[in-house]
Amino acid sequence: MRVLLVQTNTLLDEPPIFPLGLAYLATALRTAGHHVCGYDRNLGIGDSAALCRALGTVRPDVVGVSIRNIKNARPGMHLSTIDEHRSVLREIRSHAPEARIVVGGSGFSLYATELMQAIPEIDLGVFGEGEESFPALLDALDTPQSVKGVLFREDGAVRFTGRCSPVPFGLAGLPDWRMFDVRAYAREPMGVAVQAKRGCALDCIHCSNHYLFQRTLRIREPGAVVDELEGLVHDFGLNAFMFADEIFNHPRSHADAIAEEMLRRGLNLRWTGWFKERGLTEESVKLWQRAGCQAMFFSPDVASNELLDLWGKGLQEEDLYRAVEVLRRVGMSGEWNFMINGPGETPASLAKLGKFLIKSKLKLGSRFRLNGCFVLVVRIYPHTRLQAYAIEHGVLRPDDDLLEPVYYNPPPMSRWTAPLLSLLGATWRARQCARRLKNPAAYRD
Ligand code: B12
Ligand code: SF4
Repeated sequence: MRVLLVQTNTLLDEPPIFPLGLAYLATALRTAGHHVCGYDRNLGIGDSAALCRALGTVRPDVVGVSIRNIKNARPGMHLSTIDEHRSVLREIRSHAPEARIVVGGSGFSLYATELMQAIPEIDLGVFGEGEESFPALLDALDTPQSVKGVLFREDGAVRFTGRCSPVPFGLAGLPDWRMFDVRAYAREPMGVAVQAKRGCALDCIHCSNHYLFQRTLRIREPGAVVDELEGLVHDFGLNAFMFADEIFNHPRSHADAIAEEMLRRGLNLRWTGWFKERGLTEESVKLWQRAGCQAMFFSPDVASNELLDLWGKGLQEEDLYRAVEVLRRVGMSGEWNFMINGPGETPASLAKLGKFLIKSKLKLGSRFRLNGCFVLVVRIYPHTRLQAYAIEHGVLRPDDDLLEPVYYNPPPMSRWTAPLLSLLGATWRARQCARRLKNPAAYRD
């Protein structure tokens, strides 16, 4: 079967990121005997003719469309990307009326039924990881009800065959890095990401990852991870990347083994990743630094014991402070994410956040960076514990499908967070306009 894999737009005003999910699927589909091509809409935004040409050249039986993001967080707001996805799907339908359109990706899976109801161009959907379901679906396009992990239409309704068990990681092969233009992404430090494991063992109140990818940790053999990195250096001259793991240092021994192997092979790569503060040791951070780690990203989200417990972060205040101290001793940079006025926030917990920010800044100076303005208040995602909590606390209507952003931002604190958000949003928009006027070519929409 001829399959065209299409990456829809991700962020319009930020460096794009390599379509890793589709690269994994390309290998799985080829192994199953299909003829696979790719079209990266993410690099060709605005160039509808190119998508049309790709459809004309490949004449696909199936177009597999990846919807990665459903929202983009910006200072003071979340922008919805649904209209863009809809217009890409309409373009595909109008230029390939005979092809079946199958959609997947984490943005899609979060709102799979709602998106299929809202976008009639989608014929079939795949929930979560696609390495097993997608090839199986291609063998059963007329009987999709027989394949696990699939959404299909029947009698005007959208039906789901139920989720698959977690895919044994690596069984369906490694990403086909030649599918898309790695070099175009490698110019940005986070443009290319490599997965060393799948899944996250935690279940933070606001996070949808356990719903999408389940809590089972599936860890790759460290040597295999470094083989993949070595291949990227050799084939594409990669010099910087990010680990796409939810938490790179969980378990720590795995992170250490990868770093040791990178050092043993003399890989001269700069890299970053998401880390957990608990159990961080000076020894490991030094090792990661020697292996090329440039900065560590943390997302404790809140900074008081009461909230860390309520949010299910698996952390205590002392873990946060100890991590800052370890970074100081090693001379490593860090970037932290926090959210305010989320579940359980009180003036006392805010004061603890303020104390943490001041103390950390004093300790780390320019090595302490904050990404907090980006998210600021918590968006409520479907299938999270926060959704139930918000309904229980009267912050969310039980019938809200959450396709449009809804925030957990209740009074009385919203009296000042709401104007602050508007101000941040307006400032961001003004800066974007100014940048765009100055350098229109740098923007992709
Ligand atoms: C690493 C990561 C990042 C890194 C990316 C680095 C890089 N170069 O890739 C950074 C930090 C830069 C990042 C940024 C953002 N991210 Co991010 N990120 C992740 C994370 C942890 C891993 C993504 C990943 O690579 N997974 C591995 C690949 C193999 O999986 P995959 O792409 O999902 O593909 C599989 C399936 O989805 C499916 N599939 C995918 N496409 C298709 C298509 C078809 C046809 C089929 C059948 C199946 C299918 O099969 C694939 C193989 O199993 C995920 C959470 C997660 N656990 O996935 C969040 C996640 C993808 N990010 C998310 C978001 C929101 C963002 C941002 C928009 C944040 C922001 N600014 O608001 C930006 C967007 C950046 C951009 N330019 O697009 C959300 C997206 C969903 C949503 N809420 O909209 C996620 C799911 C987190 C979450 N739980 O909310 N991110
Ligand atoms: S640690 Fe990160 S990925 Fe894991 S549940 Fe918490 S927020 Fe989600």
